Amino acid sequence: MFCHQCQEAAKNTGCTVRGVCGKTSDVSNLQDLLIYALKGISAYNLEAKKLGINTNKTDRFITDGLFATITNANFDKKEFVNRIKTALYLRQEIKEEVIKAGGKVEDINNDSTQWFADSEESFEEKAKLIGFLSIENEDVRSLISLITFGLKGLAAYTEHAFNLGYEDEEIYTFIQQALVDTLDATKTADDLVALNLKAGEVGVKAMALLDKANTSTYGHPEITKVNIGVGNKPAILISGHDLKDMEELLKQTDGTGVDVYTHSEMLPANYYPAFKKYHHFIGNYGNAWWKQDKEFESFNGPILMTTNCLVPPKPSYKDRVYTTGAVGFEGLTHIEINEDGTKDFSVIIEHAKKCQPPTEIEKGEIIGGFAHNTVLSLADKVVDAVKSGAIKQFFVMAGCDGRMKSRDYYTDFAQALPNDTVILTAGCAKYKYNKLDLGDIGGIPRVLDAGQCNDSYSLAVIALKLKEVFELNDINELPISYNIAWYEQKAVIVLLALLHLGVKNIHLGPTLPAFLSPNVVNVLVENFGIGGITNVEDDIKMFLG
Ligand code: FS2
Ligand code: SF4
Repeated sequence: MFCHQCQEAAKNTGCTVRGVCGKTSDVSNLQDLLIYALKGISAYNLEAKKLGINTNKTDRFITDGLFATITNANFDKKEFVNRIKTALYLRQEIKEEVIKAGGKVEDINNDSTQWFADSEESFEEKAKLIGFLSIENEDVRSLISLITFGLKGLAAYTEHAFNLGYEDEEIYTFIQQALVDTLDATKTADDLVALNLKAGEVGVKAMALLDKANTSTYGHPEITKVNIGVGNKPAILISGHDLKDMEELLKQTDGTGVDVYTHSEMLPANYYPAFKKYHHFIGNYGNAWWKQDKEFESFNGPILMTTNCLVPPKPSYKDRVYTTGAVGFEGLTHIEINEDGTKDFSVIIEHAKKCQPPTEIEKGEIIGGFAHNTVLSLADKVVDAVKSGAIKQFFVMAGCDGRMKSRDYYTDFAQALPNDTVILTAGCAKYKYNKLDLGDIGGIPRVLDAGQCNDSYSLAVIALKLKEVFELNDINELPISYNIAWYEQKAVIVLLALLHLGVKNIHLGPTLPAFLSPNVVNVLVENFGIGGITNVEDDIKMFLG
């Protein structure tokens, strides 16, 4: 195996024996091979699109396949073997449809469109030939890694949107064309840089589409005080990002005597008006994903993982963890989607009834719901505070949390920021400072949580609005600094989206991605002013200087 897609890549180079995340070598290889198989389907699928053939089945399969390879989403070997088999079958099926419709397939003949195998052993042999290390030039490898990981994040957001019935053909076409382009040896480094920026552009579209899907279905997030204590009934904990699953679970638990709590990236579900009507939706339990080994234990009830980030479960609570969607882990019960798009969570509800209520680990409330609609409704107040000097600077501290000790930097950074600064956050990065008492500025809390990592889109909308209000020519003239924490591949698409929007001088930590070669880092430094982090004191001076 060679995997270098997340911030925990061993020695900040790549995992080669077993993932720091717990992913095994064979699963890692099968994930690479699945992506390769998706490239083969994509080549025929793009041709099918040109002929007007309905490609929705393959579009969704490709999207979900990419999603399943995101860090901490799916660890199940059998699942990847099956997906690869299905991929080869679908590749043949769509090829035949193209031929039937009079299309030409002779020119679609790179190895990804032709190879075939049908046993687990032969998949493993094939996988050894097509991983990232098969790309000799390290800069090309780096740029192809960047685009591949960006596509994984893009696919995740696209899937959440389609789960709510929102699809955009342009996004599917881009994902598939980009997959095919990664195998095109005629692409130069410049072409690949351009492809990455295009991914950022499509990333903005996908996040906007998901924002529309979420807010049209569940209303605009509202300023909300979220309970972080516990009730006295047995309960289900729901984690991940999928709001459709959240809705289904709340509906199905209503009136059963089983409560519902969110964990990690599902916290923002508390901000949506459509979910507030459920009295058995108690609040948020615990913190970011990486603390689940302790928090799932003390929760006492079953846990539903709707997306990453799943940590390989400890035996003490493994029988209480359920997966759905792109998530998987050997030995856990997976809840499938029904033909009509619903899911049946009754097995989890019955399980919950037999469990003790959650053990209290903290008490009180946290505040959130500062997505674009809320912040723009406060625009006058915000603009006045900036004009009067009450707010000197905003800090976008979106992204991911993680278990590395070096991430304490973000808590220290938030604490050390001067009192006339405001943190704009999204994603699970927030857990590093959302329980600190950082106060407010004239009633505006000093930590404004927009929501999940995909709600970084909200932060971009807010920045663009402020640029307009202040009549600036360039988004970089705003008093906004970017100190972003990354962990997995959704942060990659968020980064590419910000670059596409012209945001400069983004600082990324706690380490720069292992997949960026020195030359690619140079390109990012020279063209976009991208930087890493050093220490709190020097960084604050640098940002405010
Ligand atoms: Fe956090 Fe994990 Fe949101 Fe990432 S819960 S690192 O998936 O996507 O953010
Ligand atoms: Fe290593 Fe991260 Fe890949 Fe897991 S996802 S194998 S931790 S680089």
